[in-house]
Amino acid sequence: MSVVGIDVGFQNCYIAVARSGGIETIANEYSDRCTPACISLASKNRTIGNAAKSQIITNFKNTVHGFKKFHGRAFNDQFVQGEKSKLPYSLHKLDNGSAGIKVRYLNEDKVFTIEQMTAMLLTKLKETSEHALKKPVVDCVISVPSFFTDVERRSLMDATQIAGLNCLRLINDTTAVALAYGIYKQDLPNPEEKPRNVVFVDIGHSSYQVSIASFNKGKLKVLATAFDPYLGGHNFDEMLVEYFCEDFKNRFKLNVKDNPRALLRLYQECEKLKKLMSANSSDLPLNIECFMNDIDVHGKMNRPQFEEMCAHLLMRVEAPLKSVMEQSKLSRDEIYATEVVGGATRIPAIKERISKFFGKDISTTLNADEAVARGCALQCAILSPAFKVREFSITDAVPFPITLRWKSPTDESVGECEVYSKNHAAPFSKAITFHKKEPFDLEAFYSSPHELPYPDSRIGRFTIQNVMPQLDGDSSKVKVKVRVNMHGIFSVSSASLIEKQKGEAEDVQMDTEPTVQNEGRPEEQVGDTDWQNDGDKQDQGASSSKAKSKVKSVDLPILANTTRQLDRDVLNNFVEYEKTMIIQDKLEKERNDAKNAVEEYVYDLRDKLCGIYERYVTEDESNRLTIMLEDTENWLYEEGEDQEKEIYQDKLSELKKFGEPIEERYREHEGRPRAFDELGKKI
Ligand code: ATP
Ligand code: K
Ligand code: MG
Repeated sequence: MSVVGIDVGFQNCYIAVARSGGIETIANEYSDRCTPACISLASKNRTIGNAAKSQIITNFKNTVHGFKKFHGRAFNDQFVQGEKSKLPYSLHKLDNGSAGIKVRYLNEDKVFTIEQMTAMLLTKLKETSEHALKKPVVDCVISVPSFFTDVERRSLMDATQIAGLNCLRLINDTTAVALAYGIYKQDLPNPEEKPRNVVFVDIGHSSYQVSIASFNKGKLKVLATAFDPYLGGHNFDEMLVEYFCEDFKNRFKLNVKDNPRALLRLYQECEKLKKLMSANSSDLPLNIECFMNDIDVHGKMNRPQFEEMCAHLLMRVEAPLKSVMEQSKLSRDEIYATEVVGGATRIPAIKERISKFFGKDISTTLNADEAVARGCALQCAILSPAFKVREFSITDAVPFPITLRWKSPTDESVGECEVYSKNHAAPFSKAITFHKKEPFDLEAFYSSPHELPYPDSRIGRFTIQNVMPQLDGDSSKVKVKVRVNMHGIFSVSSASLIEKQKGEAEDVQMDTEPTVQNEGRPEEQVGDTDWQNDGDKQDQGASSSKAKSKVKSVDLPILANTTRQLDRDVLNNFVEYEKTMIIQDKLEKERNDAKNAVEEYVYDLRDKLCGIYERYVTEDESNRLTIMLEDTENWLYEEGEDQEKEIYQDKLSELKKFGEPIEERYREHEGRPRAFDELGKKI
């Protein structure tokens, strides 16, 4: 079993793994611990990560980035429509109404779903971890923004499945950070003592998340979360881009926005400038050569000017902080520390706002880029039976209240009940008892749509089937279990009909209100951690009448119809297609490697012919071979430019037929004195 944690960022992805030495973040083939969330599609293959990022400008229509927020979104979604015009690649409406991405791939127009795009990214991250761990990786824990709703979470889960990963838990970004903070702390208060309250802030490229967690020895509990899903480093880049577009229009008469390549370049340069401004408050230059129409452009900016320009963005830093404090009902002096992570928290003005709000310095003891991934790997280690890790219990919080509404198809009775209040502990199961004579529907939805950063408050409809009246015509007792699972996803997990046994003296309840009973932590946890429900006092519903007599319970089938759920057959096709693409990439890589091998051999042999091999070839031989090498080189640039792998392999063997005898002669000669030396030593 692998222990891998993956932070899938809007811009940057990080991987942490457990090895014998503990948890460590790992680097990709570019020795980079950050893998850009970027995929480039081409006529023969896909490139993912760093190599794709370098094609953002050259292959802009087919280089896809910034798509994380499209998970679970309809094409007609306002957010999608708003972003659409700003993207260098095209979005496309899929048959099921979802937003897909249209690209040229293998010389064909192709539309990929967002799940498929994220799966591609995950494939890359999976390969990177397999390379580091030197074994197959399947099990992992992946981070998700705490404000992601069910639809978005399920979409991300589908992506993990397409990539062949088994995601043990989708963990909220800030919860992962809290775990990375708490698990190694030796000085946490004892269980009976007052907990230590810590605020966690994560501002990335696309969004801003805050949580407050309380810590005692061996456990953490998320008290509250808040967010601005649309505030991140990207907004600051945008302000700079707007400024320079205007500036270049005035000074150089350039319409940058009409030129996607130039605009993308400007974004890259502005991001660099933004980062430089975090360390310098003086004037900084922005120079781009051959920017547009062969014109070199230059401009300048300084931190005070930048901050003024971004004042409206900086104003938005306070609201989520205020919100978590209000929700938790803690006073500022009950906050032990404010830990910040995420790239955008390096902006000095953002840091200032946060510390000003709390009236004390913020703490940056965690690695701003890697804390999320480390937390994910720690959670994976806790869940892995094969890995010994300090016991640590995590209680997360439900970000949006969830209500269940029920109705019968025939009678008009309708009712509803908020099953999960805001900040209710999660994961968490509940049992609800109904008295019904026929199948009925349960509709789950988020009860406060105004605070939902997603346009659809429906979670799904769950039909409890095969419900029948008792033999005597009375309503049957139906026990339904609902839960918010490890991934923060709501479901109706089981339903059973409790049959009255003969002679049982139970109150006959006719059309009474359903009763909700807390069940606590779902049983799905693995590992040896303490997952007991530590009491959810404020939310004890009336408990159902406990039947002392023998009862027979019959499981009832549930028909689940969740919002925007990808069809399972379609998902299976995606799984297969991803595998095909992986093979295609591998074949293309082998073909390229074979080509490169020919090229390398040509250069190497040519060098050696006038170098170390010179004494071992006749002039005639050397001339013949030199011509042959030159022919091969020309061939590589012409008809040999794009050939099958086998052709390159044949070419290489042909060359080696001439090259190897020379090499052998050289080796033999060079090896002789050394062999004598070796012999001498032995004697
Ligand atoms: P998200 O969490 O929104 O999904 P992400 O995890 O990919 O996004 P991070 O890697 O945390 O985002 O942060 C990236 C952002 O941080 C970018 O906007 C980047 O420009 C910004 N950033 C990184 N370093 C600095 C710096 N020194 N000064 C200012 N901004 C910075
Ligand atoms: K990240
Ligand atoms: Mg992030």
